[in-house]
Amino acid sequence: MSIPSRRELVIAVLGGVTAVVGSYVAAGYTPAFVIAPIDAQIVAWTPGVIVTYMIENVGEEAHLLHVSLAIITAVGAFGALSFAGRRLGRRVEDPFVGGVVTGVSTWLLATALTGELLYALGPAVSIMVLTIALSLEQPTGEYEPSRRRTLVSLGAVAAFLGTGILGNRFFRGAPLPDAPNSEGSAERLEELRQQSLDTAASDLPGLVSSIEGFYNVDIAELDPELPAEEWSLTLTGEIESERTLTYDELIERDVENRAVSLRCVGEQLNGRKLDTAVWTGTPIRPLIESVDPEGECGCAMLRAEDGYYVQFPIDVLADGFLVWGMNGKQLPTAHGYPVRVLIPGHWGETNVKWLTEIELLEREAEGYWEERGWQGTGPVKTVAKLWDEGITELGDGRVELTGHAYAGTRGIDSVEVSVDGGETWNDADLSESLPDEDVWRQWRYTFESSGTHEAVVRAVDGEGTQQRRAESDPAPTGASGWVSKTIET
Ligand SMILES: Nc1nc2c(c(=O)[nH]1)N[C@H]1C(S)=C(S)[C@@H](COP(=O)(O)O)O[C@H]1N2
Ligand SMILES: [Mo]
Repeated sequence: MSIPSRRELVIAVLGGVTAVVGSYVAAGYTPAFVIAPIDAQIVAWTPGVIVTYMIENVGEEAHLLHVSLAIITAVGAFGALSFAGRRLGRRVEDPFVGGVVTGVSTWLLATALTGELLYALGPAVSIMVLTIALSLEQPTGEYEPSRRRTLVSLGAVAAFLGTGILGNRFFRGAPLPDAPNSEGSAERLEELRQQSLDTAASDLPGLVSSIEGFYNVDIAELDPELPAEEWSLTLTGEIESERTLTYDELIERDVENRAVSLRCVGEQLNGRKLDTAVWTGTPIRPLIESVDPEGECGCAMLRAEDGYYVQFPIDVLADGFLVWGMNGKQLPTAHGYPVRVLIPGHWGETNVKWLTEIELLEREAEGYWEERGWQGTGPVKTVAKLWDEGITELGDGRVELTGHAYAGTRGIDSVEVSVDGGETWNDADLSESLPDEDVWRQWRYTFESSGTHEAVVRAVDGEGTQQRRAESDPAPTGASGWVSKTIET
């Protein structure tokens, strides 16, 4: 085999790009997109320390890095198929044979990756057309580089990409339907909006976060697609006999609309991975009791469609809530559609999205994050936040500070604010204490400002324990310390 020419390499890359774009056009940003399985593999292979470092320091952009690697890998693989196809076409002196071989091998590879025969036609057909088009000019092996043909092909690729993105926008822009059996959630939402503190900060959530503004933490770049009709939850392991529940059976159970806050153990002390919504769901206790768990450890492993798993005590799980609605809407894909679990007062990682299986265990085992060094299945730490949007000059020499405080099921008793670096402390105003067992409170404090102030905030939980002062990083048990901000007026 002769060494590939530069032109051959360029065309191979073009073929690879076309296949990826073709897959995107056909499947959109879903698990049928060839990038999805490659990306999942890259994530799985990334060592725990790196994943942890990324979560703490890079945040959501870490996803971009993984996706880029996955795209480069896919372009390389499909490009190689296109290259081999064109070489073959040249040897047999029939560009159509080369194109068809490229198309079929691409179809096989895409199907092997995604398991989606039909969607795999997207990359296959587009790479086939491109390979044939770029081979036609050289029927004899001699070729004249045709700038025009290359430009036309590039234009076609760009058009593909454009159509795909527009199509996806259109598709994704569809409004969420109301959650089934969620009567009462609208009133509850309205009530919480009324009870939210009156503050000057317009960019902060009140007692309830919006669906769009709600934070997001996922192990995979692409959310699983699992229609409610195809969803079921199976209870397995150390029980008398397995039990399976369908979506229709689930939503017919006792319904409650609860305000619940979620906080990620991986967030920085004053980070933004803390939010609250009104969730529609059903208590999980009766389900657990109905299967009579008999395992030695009294613990369960929860598993999800995206390959996520987490383990914690059955007692804790029994207090949980199986959820299919968020702020009155059908649970959004990003937050676990069709069904997730909410565990009162425990770190975000226990709130498994796209939940498919509860395995009652005989012996303890580690969950996804615990295998990577975190200890994030227990109760949350107490925190009072002061985000930048919560600092407002009122224009009359006063400054308003406002934010949220959260201590899981312990609740918040008070929030204290110092504007002299911790010398003197004052009680902040608080939003009403809600009946919901696992929800944050809002706080507000206004002071006469002159020059530079060092503002420090700390909360006292419902058991009378003050927020821990000693500072620690998020890993492995969650950040601690008091949030402070320098305010210049
Ligand atoms: N299946 C699944 N569930 C999951 C996760 C995940 O990656 N996959 N992330 C967990 C983590 S670490 C957090 S903090 C919360 C975040 O929930 P949210 O994305 O709805 O805010 O979901 C938890 N549940
Ligand atoms: Mo998390």
